[in-house]
Amino acid sequence: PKEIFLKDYKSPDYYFDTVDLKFSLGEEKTIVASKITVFPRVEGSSSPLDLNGVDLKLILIKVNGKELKEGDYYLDSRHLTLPSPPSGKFTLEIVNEIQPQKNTSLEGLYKSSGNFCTQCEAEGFRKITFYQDRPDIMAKYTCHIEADKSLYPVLLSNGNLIEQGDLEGGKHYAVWEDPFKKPCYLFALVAGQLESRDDIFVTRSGRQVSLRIWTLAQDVPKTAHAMYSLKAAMKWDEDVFGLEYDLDLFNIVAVPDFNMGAMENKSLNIFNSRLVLASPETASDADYAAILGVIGHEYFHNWTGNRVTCRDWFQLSLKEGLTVFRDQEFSSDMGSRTVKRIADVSRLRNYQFPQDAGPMAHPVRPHSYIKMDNFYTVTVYQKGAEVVRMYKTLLGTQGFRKGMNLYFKRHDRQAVTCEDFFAAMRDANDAEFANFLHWYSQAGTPVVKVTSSYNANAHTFSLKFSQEVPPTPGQPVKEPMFIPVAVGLLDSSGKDMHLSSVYHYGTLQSFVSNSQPVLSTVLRLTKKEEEFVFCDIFERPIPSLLRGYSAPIRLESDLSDSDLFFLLAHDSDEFNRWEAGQLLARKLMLSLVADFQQNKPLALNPKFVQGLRSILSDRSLDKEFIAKAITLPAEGEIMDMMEVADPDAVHAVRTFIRKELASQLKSEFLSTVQNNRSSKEYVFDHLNMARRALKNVALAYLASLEDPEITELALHEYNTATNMTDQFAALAAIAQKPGKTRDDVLADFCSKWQHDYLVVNKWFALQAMSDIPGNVENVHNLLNHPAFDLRNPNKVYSLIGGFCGSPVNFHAKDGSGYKFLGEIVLQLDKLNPRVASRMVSAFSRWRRFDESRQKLAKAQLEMIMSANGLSENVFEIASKSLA
Ligand code: DPP
Ligand code: ZN
Repeated sequence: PKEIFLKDYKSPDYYFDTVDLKFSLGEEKTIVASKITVFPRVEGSSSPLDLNGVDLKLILIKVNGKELKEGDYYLDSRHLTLPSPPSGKFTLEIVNEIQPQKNTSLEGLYKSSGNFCTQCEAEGFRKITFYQDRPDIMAKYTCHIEADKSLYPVLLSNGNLIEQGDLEGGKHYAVWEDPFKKPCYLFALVAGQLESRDDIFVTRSGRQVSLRIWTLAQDVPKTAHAMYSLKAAMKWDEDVFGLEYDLDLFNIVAVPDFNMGAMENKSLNIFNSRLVLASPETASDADYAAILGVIGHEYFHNWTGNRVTCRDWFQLSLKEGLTVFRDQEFSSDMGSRTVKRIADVSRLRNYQFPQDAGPMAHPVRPHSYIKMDNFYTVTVYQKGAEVVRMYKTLLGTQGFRKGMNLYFKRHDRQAVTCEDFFAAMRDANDAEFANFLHWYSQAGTPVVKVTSSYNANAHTFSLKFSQEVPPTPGQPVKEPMFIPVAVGLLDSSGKDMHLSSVYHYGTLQSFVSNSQPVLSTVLRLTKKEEEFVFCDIFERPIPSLLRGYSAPIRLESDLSDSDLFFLLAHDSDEFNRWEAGQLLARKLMLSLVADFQQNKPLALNPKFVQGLRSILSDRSLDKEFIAKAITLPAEGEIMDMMEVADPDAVHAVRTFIRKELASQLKSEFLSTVQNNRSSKEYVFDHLNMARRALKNVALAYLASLEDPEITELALHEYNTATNMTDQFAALAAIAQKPGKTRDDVLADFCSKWQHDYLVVNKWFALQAMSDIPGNVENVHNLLNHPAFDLRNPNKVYSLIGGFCGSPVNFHAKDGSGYKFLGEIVLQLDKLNPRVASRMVSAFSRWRRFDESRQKLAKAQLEMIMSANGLSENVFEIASKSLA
């Protein structure tokens, strides 16, 4: 396999102007004919034209209407090359054959539930026809589709429908034209038996846009929330960024078999049905929230991704980091900003931090890849979004908006780079961004240490920072980063002090403001070590650091436990109240882990219990915030902080604390459950979701107790639930403990929902993630369950992915979890390399564990590496993990 490097980027020698595609869809074979107008980048040049093509059968090739003979071109398993095309503009016509019905990779053109659909990002278009499959080739497309009318009554592609009609032999056709030029990764085609929910959105300039959400007929009733989400997203992008939709039609199609969450193809988004279909009975609050976020995400790509796209795949974060940031902001505005921030930061810590500290660590803009598919990562997406968020933190809402406006003004309809985005932000604001670009090129989570001191005579308060970016593969030494640290200072009553000025290396920054007092400021760290001194501070403050999590770093401060309890109780920055609780919980868990490893008895600090009790009973707090604040850091997060990760110890400690809290706060938890039961009618709004979230966290705590009364309660909740959120939470609570009740309720749930594959996936995931000892065998058996299918990514992510997320069973000491995954990866790789490589990633942090686990995991990786015909996808992850 060949590694591709950012530094080797070259502009293409040829551009494409127009692309006419014609598809004859069939059961045995599909014929694709393309007619492309080609022109050289440099007039008169005649370098070879190299087209990508994989799994294609070439039938015909013509240049300027003249058929080429063998010898006029070269063909291998990945390329079609014209060694000496005509100089100047010419037309290229190609006819090839494909077999979508056999395509299990779910890239290119394939079938899902009998319907045809496509997935081209990143490099799937080359499985449809021969093409320069790279995002800087932007062309105008028309797409002519022909198919059997009764089997495929609906024919869709990008843009506007300009013609349709019947043909002989029971066939029909449709012609679509997309007026916007686009890279081929945004091409889409759908053909099948689908029904739509239709609606209309009127843009702020008065344009009527038809909205259609397509699904299998029986699922149309479940698209109401998706439609609501789409309209909300369209309105939000107008209000917040002044961005309007640019065509008269917007289609979304839901398909059951899909590698990713969704895809932003121009005006024809294709979605994993998990992220479209919802009803109160079948989808949880988390599903509803995910649908809102992802419908928003894909819609927002219309500007950040489609109108302005990436020059090359190394720039992926240009569109993904920015669009994740936009969907995060959208969801914040539609719900609770603090709660959304907490969820996003938890995700970063639980998934991105481990990646950034492991063998697959890469910068937000990677320097190289073997298979681009492997770089659709939490680093590119979530850390990328944090990088965009930092611009906003530094520039303010208006400054950020100015930067966005300039970005579109300069780059509309272009394929650009991360530097272009940086330059737009900088130039629109005349900003000084120092070494900010390191965020794109240096991997690893920066560690920032801060110590504070108060000088009572001088009335100054000093914060001394030092920063270090850990070494990562290929990057042993790092430069200091530009880190915005938002800070406020609390007085002894817990109120924010008014900040007057801060000294930094001879510069005094004054906050004299004639309007509002300044209660928070953003310090700009740019050096390895530096000091900031606040003036006119008349008592020792408690600093609230990194407010709102203003940079994606690990912050180590000298705050004492009592400082943290104080912040937990008083900080005006709600995110930091939660953070203080988490810091206390992490410290507590790490110290108990040490006790556990030394066979000392475990005991819970009463102050911690008291802290949680007061949060739990604070009626001024948002209920979903309370739910988050009383949730302990995940096991992975604690393992990530240990020298040698010890899944058994971490699990034992977390279980101990949960149980101890449940027993000491039992009456509070019981009344929380009783007081927050759902109303009969399901309402998707923050208030109602918050009630359910809090009630279900309380129920989960209670269910950790061995207590028949609680089992009764959980059964009652299960039987009386009127929505999936409550029903599933009760099921999960009951499923914590092995035994007959668990078995009965799991069986009941399965028989109740066997007709609904999305609900059945939840049932798979719940069992897969279970910490019940020896669960690997159960998961093994579930592979043979009639509802399971290794070819469907959602099922794999639920069952196999769920299992790998269970620290105790995946990392079972006897290696049974590793062995299970090793076998599955090889089976999966034959069907769908992209899904297989996601699964094999679970091995990548094997060096974090003890020697015996290391040996067992390494053996599996070596076994995988020695397999014949391994895909590039799995090869890249497995070989980098072993390196
Ligand atoms: N469809 C994926 C996303 O939107 C890749 N573009 O993130
Ligand atoms: Zn995206």
